[in-house]
Amino acid sequence: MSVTNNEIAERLREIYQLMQLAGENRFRAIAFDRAAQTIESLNEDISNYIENDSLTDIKGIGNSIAEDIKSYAQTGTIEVLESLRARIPEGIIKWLDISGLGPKNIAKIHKQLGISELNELKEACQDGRVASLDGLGEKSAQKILKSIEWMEQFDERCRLDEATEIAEPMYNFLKDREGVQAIEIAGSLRRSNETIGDVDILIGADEKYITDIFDAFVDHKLVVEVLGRGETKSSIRTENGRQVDLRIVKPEQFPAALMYFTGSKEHNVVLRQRARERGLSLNEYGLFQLDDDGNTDFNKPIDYSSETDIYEQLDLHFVPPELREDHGEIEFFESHESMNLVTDDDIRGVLHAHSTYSDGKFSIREMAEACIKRGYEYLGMSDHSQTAAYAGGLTVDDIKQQWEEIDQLNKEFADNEINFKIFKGIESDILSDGSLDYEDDILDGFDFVIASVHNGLDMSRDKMMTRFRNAIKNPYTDIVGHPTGRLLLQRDGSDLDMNELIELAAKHNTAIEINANPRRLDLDWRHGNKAKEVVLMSAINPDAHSKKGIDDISYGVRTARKAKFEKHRILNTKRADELMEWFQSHR
Ligand code: DGT
Ligand code: CA
Ligand code: CA
Ligand code: ZN
Repeated sequence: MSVTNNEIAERLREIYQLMQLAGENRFRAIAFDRAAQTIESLNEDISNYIENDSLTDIKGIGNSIAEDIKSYAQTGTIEVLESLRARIPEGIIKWLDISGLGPKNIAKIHKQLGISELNELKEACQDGRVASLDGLGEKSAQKILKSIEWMEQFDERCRLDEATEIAEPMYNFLKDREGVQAIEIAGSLRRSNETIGDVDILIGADEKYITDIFDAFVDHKLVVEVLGRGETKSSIRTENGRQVDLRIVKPEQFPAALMYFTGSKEHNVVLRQRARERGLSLNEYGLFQLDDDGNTDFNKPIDYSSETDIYEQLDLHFVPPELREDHGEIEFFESHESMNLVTDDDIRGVLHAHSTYSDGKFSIREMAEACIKRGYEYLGMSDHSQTAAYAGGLTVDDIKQQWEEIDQLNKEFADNEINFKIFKGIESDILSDGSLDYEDDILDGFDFVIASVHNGLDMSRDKMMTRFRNAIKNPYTDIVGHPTGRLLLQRDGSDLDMNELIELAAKHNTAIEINANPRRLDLDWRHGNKAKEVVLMSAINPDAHSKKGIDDISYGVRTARKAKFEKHRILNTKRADELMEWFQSHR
């Protein structure tokens, strides 16, 4: 039986969760979570380790967990998992996702109230039963209730990375089916939205192939349920609960259908209106003349062979899918051929990365080598600062040691004629009054400073704005990190007037990052118009805590494009020497 890294990680994480709920030894439980994390960020296939019997070579995997993994690969089950599953009702695992509700209180509520479903918990919070329990109270009950409402609201969507991980294998599988002449991912995923409702795939194929393509689709190994099957559309649900819609149209309809199913609905509405104003009718089947009564004349199709052709008929240049939100793109592409949006190939280096000095998984050398392997020219290290003790923030002594290590590595690269540079940086906490986390003489020693808020995210808007204003004005701040602190589908960001902060940052020549971690994607693309207007600089930052984390840059590029960032407004498209100059220029 072949197993994937993610599959193993999921099982180990389930053991961790169930152990917490069973009140088992905390350290034993955490070992499973650590192992899960390690395996998720492993660069090699876990099955290689299983075959070579070398699982214990992986850091953090001892004999006992190695046995569990082997057992899973051989039998599809793990004994400790099965026994935990038998003891703990499945329903309360979901309760672990409720922020502010720990395993001890979950066990207490479950035992004393005899409930195990989410909706039962909700009721018990509303009718005072939770509040009456020892150590909980009305305030906790309200907090739990609010978190549940959040969870319910978000369950229907998933993150961009999660949708991509479903869509890509599906796409690759379908594109090789017989008769597939054209295929694209459409919908919000093609538009690179930060969260995705369902995945939409569109195929252009002759009618005689449709049955076979749909057969293959609903039989795909990711499919657990067929939600619907028709003449031109089938929908399925994948094992992780996501819906995928596949539509098949005639090859000549493909460009118009692609345009329609890419959306957004708002963008489509404007296009249809523009068509009418030109005596035309645009729909998912194509572009047609309007007859004298203003109805679509299906006997008079307008010729086109691409989306570009259709836009041209509407007196527009091609609009990149990311921008199709009716956020000013129509006006822009009436008169411009291109926005010169940043691309993956423009990115020359990596800013915002953590090492084992704070909460990263790899050494500075390992992170640097991972960057070199990916063709980047520099790495801006930015471990956490001293106040972030929970994340192993750096003391002044740590910093001096790190600087020495970076100097040595840079010398080594130079001596070996490797064109690579490590910048000395820090992700400094923005303290509650807006000051940075070290004295100026230390801040002065860094090549660059990222300033981020990590605590007190729910301060009042007024206080938070003062905090950010001070941080942005501080001459040592080069880049503001993940400005709102949101965690997509989990936690709302801080209450901020982003327009004001963007203006202020542009004025002080401080950049605001686009945090590329798909859980964040913060700065939000909706602030792109303001950022463009005031010529805000940004950096596409992976906030990498592991080598794999570096690859999140691609999600950041997609978000930056959606936020209308051109290459010249992205710091990490600069050469190392240009970037150093930029950092120095605005101190
Ligand atoms: P999602 O799935 O919620 O993340 O967002 P979308 O944009 O992928 O929405 P979805 O899957 O409902 O539909 C895909 C595209 O199909 C949508 O972006 C535009 C087009 N579309 C669907 N229904 C309508 C409609 O009623 N009117 C118009 N104009 N377009 C529609
Ligand atoms: Ca969709
Ligand atoms: Ca859909
Ligand atoms: Zn951070």
